[in-house]
Amino acid sequence: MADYVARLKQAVIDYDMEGVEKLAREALDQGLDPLDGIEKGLAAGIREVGQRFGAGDLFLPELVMAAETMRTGVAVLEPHVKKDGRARVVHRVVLATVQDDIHEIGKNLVATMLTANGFEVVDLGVNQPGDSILQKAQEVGAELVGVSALMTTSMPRMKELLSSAESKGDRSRRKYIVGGAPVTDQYAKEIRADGTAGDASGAVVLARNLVGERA
Ligand code: B1M
Repeated sequence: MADYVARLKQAVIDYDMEGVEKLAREALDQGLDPLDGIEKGLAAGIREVGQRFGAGDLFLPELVMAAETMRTGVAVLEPHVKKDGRARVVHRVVLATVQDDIHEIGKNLVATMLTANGFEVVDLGVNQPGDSILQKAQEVGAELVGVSALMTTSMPRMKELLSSAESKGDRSRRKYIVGGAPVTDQYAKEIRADGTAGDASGAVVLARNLVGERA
């Protein structure tokens, strides 16, 4: 199975948009855990591409192609992520990527994992103004609001969202969690979020703890 994980990672690094679909299907047929394929394979690949982009070794079109390869692979593997069959009260979560930020792959993984674990996710998508997020959370009676930011330049939107929630008296009504590659525990504490997690599985544990369910 390690071989398939490594090959999925490599497919993203090689922007193998055509090959990745077949490879992901083959990996599933051979019994690969789809979550391993996504987290340890495809996501590891996109992070490596991101490092090379950050270092100036790759350019935007290559980043776009790698992201597209990742999305194609996720689309095959994601429907096979095991659902948690335990019956429980439905907890509603509003998820979004903050304004000025169009990165969605990580947020989508968090949405998938929360859904797979019994949460009802209202995914607002990317580039979402704080007011729209707050309004939707109120409208659907969300217990949790989760926001993702992938850039140091968009992270301050999280702080704005939390301040706005505070001034509207919304902090006592629901919990707020934040995440994304640049978000640290320290930053989450600084902006007075209720927590952060480094990956999608961690987000589920955090969400369960916050709504009072055993992880
Ligand atoms: Co962009 N990008 N990008 N990009 N991109 C980064 C973020 C960057 C770090 C790359 C780099 O320079 N090394 C850099 C930001 C630098 C900074 O911080 N200032 C960057 C840049 C600069 C840009 C553009 C500005 C480039 C340009 O146009 N010149 C532009 C941004 C435009 C905008 O947003 N306004 C841009 C565009 C893009 C693409 C469109 C090409 C593509 C996104 C495609 C898409 O999402 N549909 C893209 C990609 C793919 C990346 C990198 C390579 C990978 C991001 C990713 O998908 N990771 C990224 C480099 C990096 O992150 N190392 C980079 C995989 C994903 C599974 O991980 O998102 O971290 P992640 O999510 C994880 C955890 O963080 C956590 O769980 C997830 C699953 O494990 N998590 C949460 C995430 N959200 C959570 C929420 C939670 C809890 C946990 O609770 C609510």
